[in-house]
Amino acid sequence: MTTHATVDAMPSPYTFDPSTTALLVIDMQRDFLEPGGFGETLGNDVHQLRSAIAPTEALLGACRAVGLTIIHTREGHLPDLSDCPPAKLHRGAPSMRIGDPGPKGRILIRGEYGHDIVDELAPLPGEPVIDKPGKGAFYATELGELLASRGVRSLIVTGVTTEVCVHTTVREANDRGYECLVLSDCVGSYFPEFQRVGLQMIAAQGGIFGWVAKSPAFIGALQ
Ligand code: C5J
Repeated sequence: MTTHATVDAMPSPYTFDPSTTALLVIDMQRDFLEPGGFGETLGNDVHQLRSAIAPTEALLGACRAVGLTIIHTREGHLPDLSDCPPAKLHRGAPSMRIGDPGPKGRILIRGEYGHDIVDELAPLPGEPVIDKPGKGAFYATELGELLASRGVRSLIVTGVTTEVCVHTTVREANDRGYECLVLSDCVGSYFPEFQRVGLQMIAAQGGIFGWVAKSPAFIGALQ
C-alpha cells in the first residue's frame, strides 16, 4: 500500500494515509434496499437506492485487494425491542412497524433475513459488522473503540441513506475528530433532491463535514 494518496474531491483534493483509513459501509441491508422491508413500509421506492450496490461492490473489491480496513454496519433492534426508543417505534403511520412480521422476517430486527446485508456486499470473514440501534454508527456501539484500536483517523463513508444514517454518522465522526470522504456514487437516498443536497451539505463551507468524491477516483488513488 502507498503511504499517502490523494483523491480529486470536493471542495479540495483529499489526502489520506491508507494505513490509518477505514472504509465504512453503512446499512446496505435488505430492509432498506429490497421490497418488503423497513424502507418500503415507510412508503419509499426502494429501487432508488439500488444504484449504489454495483459501485460499492467494485469499491469493496479494490479495498480488499490492498488490505484497507473495512467495517460494515447494520441498523436494527433486539427481538424484544428493548433498544428501540418508543419515539422511533411509534412515529408516523407506516404500513408495518419495527418488529412486525414482514415478507423478509420481522422488520428491522437483528437475526432476521431482512436485517442482513444484501448478498452482493456480504462481509467477508474478519470484516467487522457493527450492529447499531440508532442512525449514527457511533451511538451505542463499539465503533469508536474499534477505530481507536486500529489507529484509524480517516473514514471513507458509503451506504444508505445519504441524508439519514450516512449524514448522522459523518456528523458524529466530525465531532470525534475523524476526516470523512463520502463517495457520492456509493451512497443513496429515496429522494433525489436529498441525495443532491445531502452531498452538497458535506462539502459546502470549505468542507464543513468533509469531502465528496466518486468511487473511481478513490479506487484510482488506492492503486
Ligand atoms: C433510515 C438509514 N433511513 N440507514 N436508516 O431510517 O438511513
